[in-house]
Amino acid sequence: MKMQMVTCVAPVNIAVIKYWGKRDENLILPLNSSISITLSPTQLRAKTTVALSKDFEKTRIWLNAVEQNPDNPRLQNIIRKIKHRAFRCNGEKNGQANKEDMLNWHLHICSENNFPVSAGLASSAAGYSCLVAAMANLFEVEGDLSGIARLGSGSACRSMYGGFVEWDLGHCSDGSDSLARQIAPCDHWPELRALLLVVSEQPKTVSSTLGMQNSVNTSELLRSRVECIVPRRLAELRASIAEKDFEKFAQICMKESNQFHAICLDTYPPIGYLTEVSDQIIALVHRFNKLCERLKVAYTFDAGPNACLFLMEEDVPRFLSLIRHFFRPVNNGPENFIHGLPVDVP
Ligand code: 2P0
Repeated sequence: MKMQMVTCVAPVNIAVIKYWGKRDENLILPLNSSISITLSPTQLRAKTTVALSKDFEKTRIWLNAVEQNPDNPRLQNIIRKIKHRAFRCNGEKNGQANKEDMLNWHLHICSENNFPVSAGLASSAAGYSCLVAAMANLFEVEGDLSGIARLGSGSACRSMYGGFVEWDLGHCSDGSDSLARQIAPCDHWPELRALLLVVSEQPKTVSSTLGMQNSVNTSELLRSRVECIVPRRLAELRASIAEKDFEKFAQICMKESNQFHAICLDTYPPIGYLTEVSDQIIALVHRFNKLCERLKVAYTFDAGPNACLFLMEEDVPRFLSLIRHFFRPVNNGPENFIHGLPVDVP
């Protein structure tokens, strides 16, 4: 069987200014812009292989070895968009098959994560960005791909770039300007470290997609956040990154996380993503910062109980020893935390 095949790896990204709420569910257009940090793909990553053959009878997809329904509209949107872009730059491929023929062939997609899915660790961001990168490679599509990754999962558009990334909400109704861009490369702030504390590997009880729909429909706090708070915080966070001002960065980061979870509680019925252990981590960070008489560590929590801590490299050993003291790994298993250096996507 003749087959074209591409494998790609993509990293997760951790939002500092959170995306929570859409103005368009189909095009996945957010209510506010967001800023994230892309982590190293050597640690948490999705790996996707896409194969194309005229002998495949239908399109099939496997996620962590379990076959999924290929009729998922988000997946179909991505396939359609990539093929559309490929068609626009139509040409000969490998001197054999015409690209136009290839566009009618079926795909086999195989994706795996090396970390728990649906546990608030940005698995869909890594998964969809990886799929888009692999498909673009296969069909020789070039240029910005964040708008296509966004159609898989909003946060996926930010994983298309390394370092510090902003997803602009955009203003066009067709979503053409709702794209991600790098605002600083990872080597801009090489001392910055991310420490992930895995509190639970259980899938979340309320998906992000459903949770944010409910927040948009019921939370009054969300409206004032989007209109009054996020624009100011975006500007402040950009400045803190440009100046490498960790204390400023840390304060915005923690306040953002707290406000996001306040909105989840303001949603009706309320959504509680944090657990007692999450609260203990928050308390420990504040006590450590108070002891140091300055902000040395910042936490942020996404749609799950797992913590992402940001700190300077020089403070990692001291803070890790505190974590090891207060939070013992379950069942004497491997330590449930990983520290990573944000690096560029290769
Ligand atoms: C973020 N989260 O900015 C925020 C913070 C979770 C909390 O983006 O519906 O999986 O697929 O666009 O991208 C999670 O939302 O949701 C998310 P969809 P997505 O990272």
